Amino acid sequence: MKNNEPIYVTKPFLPPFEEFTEGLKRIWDSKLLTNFGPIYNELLEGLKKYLGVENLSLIVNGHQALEIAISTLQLSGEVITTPFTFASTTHAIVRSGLEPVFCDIRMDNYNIDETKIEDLITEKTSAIIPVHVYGTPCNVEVIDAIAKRHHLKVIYDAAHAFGVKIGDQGIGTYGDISMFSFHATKVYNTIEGGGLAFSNAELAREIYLRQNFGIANAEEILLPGTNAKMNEFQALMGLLNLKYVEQEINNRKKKVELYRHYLSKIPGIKLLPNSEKIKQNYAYFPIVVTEEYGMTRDELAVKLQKHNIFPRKYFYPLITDFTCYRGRYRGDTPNARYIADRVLCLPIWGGISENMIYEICQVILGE
Ligand code: T4K
Repeated sequence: MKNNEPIYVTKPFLPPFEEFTEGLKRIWDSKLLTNFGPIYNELLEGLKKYLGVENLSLIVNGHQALEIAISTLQLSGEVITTPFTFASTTHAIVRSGLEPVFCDIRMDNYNIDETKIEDLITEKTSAIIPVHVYGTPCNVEVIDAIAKRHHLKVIYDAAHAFGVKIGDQGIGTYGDISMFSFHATKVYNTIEGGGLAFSNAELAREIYLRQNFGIANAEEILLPGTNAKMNEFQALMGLLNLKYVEQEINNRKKKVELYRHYLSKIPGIKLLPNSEKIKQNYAYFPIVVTEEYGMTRDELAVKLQKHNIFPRKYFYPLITDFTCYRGRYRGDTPNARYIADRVLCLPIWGGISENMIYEICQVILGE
């Protein structure tokens, strides 16, 4: 059986077309297209509430947000991070003139292994940049305690973790700064976009300066900032999508439950564990294909492609195997290599049909 319509790893959520065109009238009327306009400010307040954070800045995309976070905290020397992530995390560190030091990951949730961080700290270490991979929270209590003990900063790459809560505490309240991505492929999007949530309210001005050329006022330029402002069109998309995000997450939850129903008992197909204490966002649906399955991850990916199904190997290749990074940085990460070689993210979005999930699982089940 082959689908007529290709099934990609995700589809962006879009609000009703008329709501967007109606919203555009606000921009035409105000003539404010960017530079912290009224829609930006409305979205900012809405997102603070939704994410359960006190301080938030909205940035043009998640990657720029990460670079701005690093610059704002004035990191130097070495930064301990994970190699099991999207290129952006390491690129932000390297592009800021810092040296990434790679810490291995946990085999149960693929996040940085907090028990291995302290061994990597040297006198040059200034920060830890963990990633809440696939939206699963890192062991934030332990990581924040390590940072405190060694006077290090913590920036969480929460690109995948929009709306995630531990108990009833927003994931963006941990560490010094958390970065959210609002890219089209995420649970919640502003087309492109990102956010920085932070604990110290005084950082708001520092972030603002860095995203707006360092301009304090018309006559005072304080630092060589970049241009990373979220514009009003992005903010409008964000404002409308915010109304639907809980619905999107609930729809994803149902689809993830269906995947689990079909796939939880297949030898050699490993799923992420569920946790009652976490409010999840169901951003990704990774499976890890081990030897017992009888086919490699790559063979399974090819088989799915033959059925017009296009899962993604997030995150392969491992960052330390990138052409630009191979052999350059410290860190022995066998667990990360094991998972990168075997992981496959299956298609997931709120509107994926139950039938599509059934077809995907049938291919995996070999039926
Ligand atoms: N840190 C982490 C841990 C991240 O994962 C990311 C981004 C960042 C930082 C940086 O945040 P941003 O600067 O991006 O805000 C995608 C996304 O572009 C990227 O945002 C994301 N992580 C990464 C994991 O995935 P690609 O190169 O895989 O995207 P692409 O274009 O192949 O899209 C995947 C599929 O989605 C397509 O096959 C079809 C569908 N799609 C995509 C787009 C863009 C659509 O249907 N419509 C669309 O508009 O990177």
